[in-house]
Amino acid sequence: MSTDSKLPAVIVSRKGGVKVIAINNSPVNALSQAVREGLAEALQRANADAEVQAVLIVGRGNVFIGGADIREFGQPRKPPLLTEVCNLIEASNKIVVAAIHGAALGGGLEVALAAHYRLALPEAKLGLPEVNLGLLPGAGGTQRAPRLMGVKAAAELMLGGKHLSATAAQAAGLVDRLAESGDPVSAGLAYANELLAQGAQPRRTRDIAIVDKATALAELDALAADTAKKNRGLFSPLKIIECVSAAVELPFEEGSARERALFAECLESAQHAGLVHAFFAEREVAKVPEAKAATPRALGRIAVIGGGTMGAGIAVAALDAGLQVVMIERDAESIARGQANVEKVYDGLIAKNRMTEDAKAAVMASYTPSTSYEVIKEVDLVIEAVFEDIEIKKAVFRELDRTCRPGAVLATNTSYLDIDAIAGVTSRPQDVIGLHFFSPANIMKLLEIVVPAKVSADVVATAFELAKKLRKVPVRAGVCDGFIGNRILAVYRQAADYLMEDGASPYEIDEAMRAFGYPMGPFQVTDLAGGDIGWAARKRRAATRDPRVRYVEIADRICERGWFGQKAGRGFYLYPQGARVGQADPEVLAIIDAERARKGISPRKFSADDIVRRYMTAMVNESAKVVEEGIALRPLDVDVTFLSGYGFPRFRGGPMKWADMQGLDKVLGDVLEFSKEDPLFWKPAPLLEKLVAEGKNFSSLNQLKG
Ligand code: T1G
Repeated sequence: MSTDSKLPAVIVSRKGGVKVIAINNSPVNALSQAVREGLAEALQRANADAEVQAVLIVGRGNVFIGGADIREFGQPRKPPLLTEVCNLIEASNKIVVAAIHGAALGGGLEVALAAHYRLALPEAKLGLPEVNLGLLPGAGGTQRAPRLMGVKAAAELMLGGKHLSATAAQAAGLVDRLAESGDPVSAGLAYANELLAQGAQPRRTRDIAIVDKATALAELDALAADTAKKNRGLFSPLKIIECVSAAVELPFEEGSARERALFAECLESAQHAGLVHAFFAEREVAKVPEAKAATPRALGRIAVIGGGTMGAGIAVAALDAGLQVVMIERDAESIARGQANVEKVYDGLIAKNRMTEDAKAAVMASYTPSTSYEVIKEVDLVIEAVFEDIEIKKAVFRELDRTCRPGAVLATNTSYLDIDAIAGVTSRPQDVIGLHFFSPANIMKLLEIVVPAKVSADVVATAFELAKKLRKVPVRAGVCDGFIGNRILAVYRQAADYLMEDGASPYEIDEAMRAFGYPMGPFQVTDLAGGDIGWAARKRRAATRDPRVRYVEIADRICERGWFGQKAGRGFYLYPQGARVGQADPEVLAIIDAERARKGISPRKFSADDIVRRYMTAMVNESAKVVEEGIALRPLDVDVTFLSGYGFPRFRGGPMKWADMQGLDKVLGDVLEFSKEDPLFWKPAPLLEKLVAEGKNFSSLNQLKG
């Protein structure tokens, strides 16, 4: 039964003695004001109707209820509040059954917990993921879930923000009956009538007593300590624990009042604003002009050219998405290595008991290794992932042009080479596109879809369709050195190098950026990835580097010693006995001092705030240039790039959202202040100046024209 926007948000019908309340709010039956009002009204009528013996709540369309309507956040809350609706459901003098299919998440699950009995269909997913939005379950979830599933399990469910399967939800005590199959209405009616036949009465969750309070509170204390350590600055998790503690210590009404107060605090937080922005931005990025205008081409069989780290990662991502994959390498030894790289991923999962040998065999049945291009004549899409050398890539694309069927999409995974030049060696530039995966390609969510000048719209649409199949987060990027992410990375890494040469140690810079919310600082990332990679890029660019631009040689001095980072046992940090966590290295500090002396720089102190301001201002200023040049369609595309591919702290929403929350006038002020030291590096982006002059922010540019 699909949703129908021409019908009311809540549709009421009667089947015998059961009143069926069906929520009808596409696309996820979010609990908008109209839905809440319709629910409350239907319940009040049911309670007043002597012929009604039971109420059944279902969702039309694909889900039960996807949660509160996130689009209403930030607006004045309109009655009835969801808490009131849930209390109305629970207070009903007729038994209320919730029949869950698809998803019951957040407020959706809270509605179900307020019902007296819960049924779930096999594929249903249930959860209280409000923590992912910087919130907590604010409609009774923190009070009812512990009463049904136990205090510790309920707290862990809310802190993790994960979804439970129907089976797991039943085992946890959230679901009373698993339906074999069918639709929520028929399964729900059968269950409601069975309950009526048994003389079942309203069973109110609030009446369940929480026993063994001392143990429960001790468990919550342990969770609080663990949460404080893990959440790097997020505070809604600790509020969740406070709410659950209130459920243990206070009567239901008082516990609910506590929940409402703490929910309001979370709703006002900058973290919530950042996380909601991230939620919607990750969905907006797929809405690009080409995807609206064109139909994607077929995507059944794909080929990957190259079996190295990237090629194997891409092949695994495609295999995991259920696609047929042919991998091509130049000779028997290389293709054997390529296959081994693919199998290594699955063998790793088997070693962790996250995959069985049979499951691996089933996946590998879709994998075909070969050294002959002849076998890829009929594939739908090819992803080239060979060595980052333009001549080698051009040779591959000439071969693909000669071999592949007309209409096959020819993609390159290059991370910085000129895709227009690669397309130019083929007779079909309209079929050539960039698919920039991030290593490890089977894990990292970001996929930059790089759009060359002559590519056709349906090839771009096909790339976005592939991203959806691979469960990647796609961002449309224009052609420039580094596309969106790496181009901006180069600039803020330069700012970090300037900070280091001017007086901050790499350890202070890393610490400041970890405190900002990054899992690792920039120098830790360099040591993890391998300093030799950046060194090779710097040497490649040396001949064309602008001599007027300040160049810091500290990293070169470190690489000249072979200190390439973790893999070499030392880089910016020391890694004794292969330790994963590095230690400060006095010899690195001595190298930095020597470089400062060589350049006549007197080191100065930088506070953590100074470090964050320079690092972030450089990132935002270059991001503004990337948006202005059309390399990124919108500021939100830059946000999603950094959230999905560069470890940017999610609760800050991305660099552009962060800048909006700082105030663009402040960011521009910092650029102008820093430009007094180095006018070339700190050249204000015209777009930043324009927005400040107009009193606008980056978010004002997030709606696509047309
Ligand atoms: N409110 C408003 N819009 C929503 C929405 C929501 N809760 N969930 C999804 N959408 C939009 C989404 O932006 C997209 O819009 C479309 O629906 C399809 O989404 C009081 C306060 C339900 C599993 O966190 O996890 O309840 O791009 O692409 O892959 O305690 O959406 O089409 O214009 O994700 O099929 C808690 C969030 C809210 C669940 C479906 N609930 N949603 O996945 O579709 S806070 C959540 C999801 C809360 C209470 C608190 C998923 C889904 P557009 P989609 P999908």
